Amino acid sequence: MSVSPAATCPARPDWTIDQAWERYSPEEHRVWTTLFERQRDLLPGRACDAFLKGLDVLDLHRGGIPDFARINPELRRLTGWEVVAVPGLVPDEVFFDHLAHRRFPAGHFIRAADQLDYLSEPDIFHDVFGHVPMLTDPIFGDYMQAYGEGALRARSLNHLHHLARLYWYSVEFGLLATPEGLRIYGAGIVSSRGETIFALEDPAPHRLEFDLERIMRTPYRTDDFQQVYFVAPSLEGILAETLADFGPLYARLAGARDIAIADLSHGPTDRSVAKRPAPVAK
Ligand code: HBI
Ligand code: FE
Repeated sequence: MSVSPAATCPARPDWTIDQAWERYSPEEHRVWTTLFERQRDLLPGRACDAFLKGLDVLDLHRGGIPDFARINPELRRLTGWEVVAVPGLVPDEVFFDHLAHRRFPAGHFIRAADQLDYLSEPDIFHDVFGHVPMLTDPIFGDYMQAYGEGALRARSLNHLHHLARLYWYSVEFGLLATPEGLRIYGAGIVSSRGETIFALEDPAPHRLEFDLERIMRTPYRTDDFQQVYFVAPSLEGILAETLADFGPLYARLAGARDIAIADLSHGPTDRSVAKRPAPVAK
């Protein structure tokens, strides 16, 4: 997904801006707290342990919209990551360079109180509540940096759209297989009340085993709940896949056509995971 950057020419070449936390209004803090409390009550038994632990250790509930100056020291101590403020979507190469240097670019604005469930582009709740807790996990922190480095290489090899699909089906909408059942690690799901329930419990979407080539051949939609989720065996598993040499994979992809979401009868790669996951522990 190459995105049209939200802002015009930024103050800095890396598109970062000052968060100016003191300038958020009480109304904006209230929107954060409302969204936070909805998800906090919903996610135990649905989000993976790494996410719930990160949410707890960063204490993202205290004081409304998190002040990056408050959460970054703990985040750096845990995994060397930090959150930087940006105006909104930034150009691919800027985004990937930040990830490659363990900086997560978070949109500065927050959605309006009358648009809690509608999001046209990632806001600070999607970015900080959705993405940042997972960055406290050493394995996932390594994965995100490896992804950034790989995406910078992919750009020069003209494989960026394949890497964008990997990001989409893991970092944004990934599910994890655990002994207790399916759990969420994707930011796009964990920051959405509706999709948190849909992704785990609705019989409609397909849930396929994590398969790098299959993911890179599967387009995605940005305007509705996903119709296919990929289920990783573990965070270590997706890190190992990303550290492998993508050369042979790119060679296979060169002649391969996309696999439309509706076309899920695609032979051996269609290794579906349990159609209906184990009931979520209450
Ligand atoms: N910029 N701020 C921001 N946040 C993103 O998630 C983002 C981006 N620019 C590019 C981008 N994502 C995509 O290219 C990736 O999802 C692959
Ligand atoms: Fe995101």
